[in-house]
Amino acid sequence: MYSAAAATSPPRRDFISVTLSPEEAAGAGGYNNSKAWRRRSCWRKWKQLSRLQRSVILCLFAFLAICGVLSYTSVGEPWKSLTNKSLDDQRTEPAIPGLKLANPAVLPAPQKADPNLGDYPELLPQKPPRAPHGRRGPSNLQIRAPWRDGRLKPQQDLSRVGEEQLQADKEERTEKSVISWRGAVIEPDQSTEPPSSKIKEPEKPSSVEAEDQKEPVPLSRRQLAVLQAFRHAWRGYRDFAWGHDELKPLSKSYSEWFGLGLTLIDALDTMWILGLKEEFEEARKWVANDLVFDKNVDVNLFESTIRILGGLLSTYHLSGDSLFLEKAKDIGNRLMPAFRTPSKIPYSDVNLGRGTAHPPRWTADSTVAEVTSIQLEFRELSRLTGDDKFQKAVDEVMKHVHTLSGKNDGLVPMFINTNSGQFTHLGVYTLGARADSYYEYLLKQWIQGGKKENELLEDYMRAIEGVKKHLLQRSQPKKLTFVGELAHGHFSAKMDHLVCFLPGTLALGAHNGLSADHMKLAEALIETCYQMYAQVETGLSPEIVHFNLDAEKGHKDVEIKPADRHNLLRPETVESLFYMYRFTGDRKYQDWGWEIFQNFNKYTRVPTGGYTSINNVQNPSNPEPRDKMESFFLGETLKYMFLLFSDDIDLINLDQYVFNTEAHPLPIWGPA
Ligand code: DMJ
Repeated sequence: MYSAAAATSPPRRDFISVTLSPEEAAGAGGYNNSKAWRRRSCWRKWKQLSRLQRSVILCLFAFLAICGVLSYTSVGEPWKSLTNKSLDDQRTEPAIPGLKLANPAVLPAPQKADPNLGDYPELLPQKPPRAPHGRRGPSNLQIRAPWRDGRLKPQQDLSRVGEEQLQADKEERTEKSVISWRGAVIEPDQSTEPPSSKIKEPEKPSSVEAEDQKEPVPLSRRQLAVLQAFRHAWRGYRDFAWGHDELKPLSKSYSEWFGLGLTLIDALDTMWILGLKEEFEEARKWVANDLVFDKNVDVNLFESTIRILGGLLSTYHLSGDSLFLEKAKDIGNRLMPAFRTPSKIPYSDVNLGRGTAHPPRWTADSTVAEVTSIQLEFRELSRLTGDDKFQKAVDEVMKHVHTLSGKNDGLVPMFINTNSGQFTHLGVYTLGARADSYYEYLLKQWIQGGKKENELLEDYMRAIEGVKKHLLQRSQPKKLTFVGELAHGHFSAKMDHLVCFLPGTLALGAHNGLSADHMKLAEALIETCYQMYAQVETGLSPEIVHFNLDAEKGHKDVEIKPADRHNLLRPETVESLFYMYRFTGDRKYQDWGWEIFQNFNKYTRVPTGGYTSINNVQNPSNPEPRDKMESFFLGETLKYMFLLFSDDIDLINLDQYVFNTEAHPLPIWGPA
């Protein structure tokens, strides 16, 4: 208690008497701050204290020291995370000055590539934002990637929580009906309504809903080599073909197809994924200032949809930059006249500026693959804009094709008439050119829409059975399983390189709960696709091979006709290798991809910049460069290479994104 007496009496003080030596007395008059003097004077003062005083001071120091240790341990952690957070904040600065990222807190800007790639600096790839719908994966997986401990990342521990939730969801759903299709048991969604009817509000890009962002995973040496290849290809395009459709790397010029900067647009999301910030920024400026669709130019509906519309949509999702959505809307609207046909099966060509559409000059037919492989993009455009006209147009095509006669156990002919809406040139079945991506988009639309559209799944499952029944054979001597063609009942052992999309698609289906047989078939087919490279002199596949069916006839399974021995830098085999590695974790797929990559570097790299298609994969001393770099080399081939060499399943997570047929990732839709 504070008493009045205490308040008035002077405070008690301890006095220390100090006797100064003559030198010290002298020093007191002037300023002596030498270390020796200070040390001596402190020690003397300490000695002059009473034992009690010294004990009190020592206790005080001991107490302060203990407090210090305790407070460090409790304050240290938050401090550490605070420090990390500020580093993260720096990393999430918008890639483009003035560009507003939808969610800068979770969306890292592209990494700046080190100009000195020969040193293999530690670069970090771009991570796309988290699941657009907040899920980590589908609930009905039968085949999961057997990731080893070392490959699991800390964040994946959280998936246990998710697994429990998924298990609970699964149990709840077993009450509901189950679709079974010849051995495949697929859990349908609660709703059988097609997603089109749910379009009301425009959707935000997936990045807007992104939440947590994992620590970036350092690039592997192989990824760095791909990065270097991309930059080399880009340098050629930038120097000699900037803003044009395709680079002609030998003549250091360009070719024009649509006059819309095809390579630049096709490569945008690859640059984002590879973390090439400067290149991305420069390309973005071109899109902002120079990309104009209001032009009197005829474009192919399919090609411009998968490359331009698909490229713009995926770049919008990855970057969150609304510029890309605006451009996507513009071209989407300009492509719509293609659907004004008597049958609603779209024409092959559209004039973007005039708003007119027409079939090729020589026929009223469209290609089946073309009219059935624009759906992922148009459906996504509807979801993003809230305008269902895009989705309605393409859904109508799928519904119509679903009902058509002329199929052979789910296999479709290659042409469809835009007047009658009927298949034409009946009796010829292939999984190569003109039909290939029909099969791919059946599965991928089903996945995109949340696995609710049963007709798509039925058509896909039936078609794969058709492939097994009519098109599968084994070659000699290696007994490679391949997909041939059927023409009016005659089997041909011909297989396009394009067919090599199939192992990847089959694996994707198996990953999404379809029959485990599909995975077996995928494994057999990817081996064949690899052999289409390995058995050739340059280690690069030709455009088309014929398989040897005769045990007596030679030692090679793969035969190549003179007209088919070109290589256009196509992606299908590396695309499938990527899926196979993602879903199995078997490193042989990476090794095969690495061999192929090295052969591209050996035979198609043009020293002054860019890569070129070649005419002769059988002549290593002169592969006959064609002087053309296709846009899909940057849009697809190098992107899939980069992803194949990554151990990070969240670098375009396949439970969150579905790739269009030009390798542009689009989000898998979540519940409405
Ligand atoms: C690309 O444009 C697409 O992958 C398409 O589906 C097939 N052709 C090329 C690549 O080979």
